[in-house]
Amino acid sequence: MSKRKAPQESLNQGITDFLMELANYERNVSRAIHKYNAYRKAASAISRYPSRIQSGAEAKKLDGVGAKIAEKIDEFLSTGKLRKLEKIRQDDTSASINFLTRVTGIGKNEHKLTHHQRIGLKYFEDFEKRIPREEMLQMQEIVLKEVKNLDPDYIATVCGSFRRGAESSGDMDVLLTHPTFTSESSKQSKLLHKVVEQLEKVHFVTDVLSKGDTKFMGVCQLPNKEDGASYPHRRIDIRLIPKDQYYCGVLYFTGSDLFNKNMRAHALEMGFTINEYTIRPLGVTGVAGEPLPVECEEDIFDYIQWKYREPKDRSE
Ligand code: DCT
Ligand code: MG
Repeated sequence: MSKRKAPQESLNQGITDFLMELANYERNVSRAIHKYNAYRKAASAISRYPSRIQSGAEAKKLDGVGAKIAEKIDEFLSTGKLRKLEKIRQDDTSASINFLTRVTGIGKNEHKLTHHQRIGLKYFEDFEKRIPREEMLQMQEIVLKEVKNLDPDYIATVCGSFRRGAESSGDMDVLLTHPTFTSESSKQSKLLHKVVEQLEKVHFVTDVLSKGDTKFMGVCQLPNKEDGASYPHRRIDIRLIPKDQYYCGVLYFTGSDLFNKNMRAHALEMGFTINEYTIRPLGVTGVAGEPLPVECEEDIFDYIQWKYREPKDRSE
């Protein structure tokens, strides 16, 4: 019987432990399954080795231990730790994923997180924080400046709670249009991509959650403060809207959601239907007609005979 003795098993425990930690990092965080297997194989060979390993060169004779792992063993034997691991342990993403792996049910599938979920994890704490208006103003300045530099004909509006004058916002909602892009014209996919590329180029946009021809969802960050401290990462959405639908979009994305509900209810009473794209008259049978022309937000209020309300007065 090959009964293994307990003391022998822990002879090289320090080495096998750090190899397994590296293995799990490669699987869970980098999703590099080959590296994961390589570290595991080395750890397994070393755990079966019957004496205390004195050097990387000694370990390298074992099947599955290559030059790079031998180097790490040397570093570990001489310093008692591994710089690569120290760094990994400090990294927010791996810390969050390691935390989640401790939660039953998530752990087994953590490597199956979508890209969107991984970014959500990476910036979990930042995204919980609200954005002070002062920072929203700086963010707005960057976005509008870069957009206008690309092409002065662009029109961009920061909507959401910021436009309503809120002292803090949960995210940044940007609407974008261009006179050459209407619901009649052919698709102008480049218009949004050009803006996103520029914002990435100046390092304002730091991550992409999803990027379509008309809707970008991502992450942005203000440049560091003068004392070198960094700002939190923030959620930013940018939507490209045909010019003829722009002001219905601005109205909708300015909100609040409660105000939108009330305005739509009033519109229905007056025989109109409003959504984020258009305002249309309702026929006697209740069927919506063709979209009405809209050149500004006031036009929409006029159609339904509602007194215009400034964004700051649209909380409900
Ligand atoms: N909206 C809506 N109905 C919803 C959700 C959103 O009409 N169910 C509109 C109104 C607000 C706008 O979209 C942007 O949405 P949020 O960013 O969620 O709201 P906000 O008012 O900007 O609040 P926050 O400061 O939390 O971002
Ligand atoms: Mg918002």
